[in-house]
Amino acid sequence: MKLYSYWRSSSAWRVRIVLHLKALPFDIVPVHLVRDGGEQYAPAHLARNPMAQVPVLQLDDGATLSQSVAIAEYLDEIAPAPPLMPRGAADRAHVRQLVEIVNSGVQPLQNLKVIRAMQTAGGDPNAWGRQVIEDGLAALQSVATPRAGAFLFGDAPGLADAFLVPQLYNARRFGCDLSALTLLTDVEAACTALPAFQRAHPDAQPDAPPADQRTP
Ligand SMILES: N[C@@H](CCC(=O)N[C@@H](CS)C(=O)NCC(=O)O)C(=O)O
Repeated sequence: MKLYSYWRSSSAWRVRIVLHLKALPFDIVPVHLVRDGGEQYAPAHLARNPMAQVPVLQLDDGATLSQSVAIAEYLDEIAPAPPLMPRGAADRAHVRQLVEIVNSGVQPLQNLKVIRAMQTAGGDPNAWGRQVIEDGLAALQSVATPRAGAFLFGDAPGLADAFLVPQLYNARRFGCDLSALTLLTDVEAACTALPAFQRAHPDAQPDAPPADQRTP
C-alpha cells in the first residue's frame, strides 16, 4: 500500500498510527501541502482525491481511498489484530462519538483551507483555531472520562487515540491551554510511549524538513 501523506497533516498522521499499530507495510508518498501553492492541487492528486487533501491510501490493486475515518475502519476490517474498536454496539458508538468530535467537530474548523480563508478575510485565524480546539478537546475529555482507562477507551490503544494525539499536536501549535485536559495529556503520554505512535510522528516522516528549518 501507498499512503499519500504530509508530515504535519494531522489526518494523515491518524492513518499512519493505524498502519503502524497493525504492523501493515506501506510506503509514504509525500504531498507537500504548502510548496508551490500546494501539491494537493496538482491534477494527479486531484484525480486521487477531488477534495485536494491528504491522506489518500492507495491499495495494492491501485484503488484509492480518502477520508481518514473510512481508511482507518477499512484497515481495522482487513487487519483485525489488534482491534481498534470495541466489540459491543454501544461501546463502538461511544468510540465513534469520540472520533467524530475530533474528525468533524474540531479539525475541519482549523484546517489549512479555513485558516487561509480567514487570513484573506482579515480575521484572526490563531484566536479562532485556539478557541475551536480548546472547546472541542474539553468536550472530548468530558465525553471520554466515564469509560477511559490508560487510553481514551479502556486500557488498550484504539481508534479514538489515533485521532487524539495529532489533534493535541495541533493544539500546541495554536497555543491552546491544555492545563485542565489532564485525561487527554495522560492518554497522549501513554500513546507516545508506544513504538507505533513514535513511528507515525511528524518528525519521523521522510518528508519532515531538518529540525532547524521547521516553523513552530
Ligand atoms: N476529513 C478528512 C480531512 C483531511 C484534511 O483536512 N487534510 C488536510 C491536512 S490535515 C489537507 O490535506 N489540507 C489541504 C488544504 O487544506 O489545502 C480526513 O479525515 O481525511
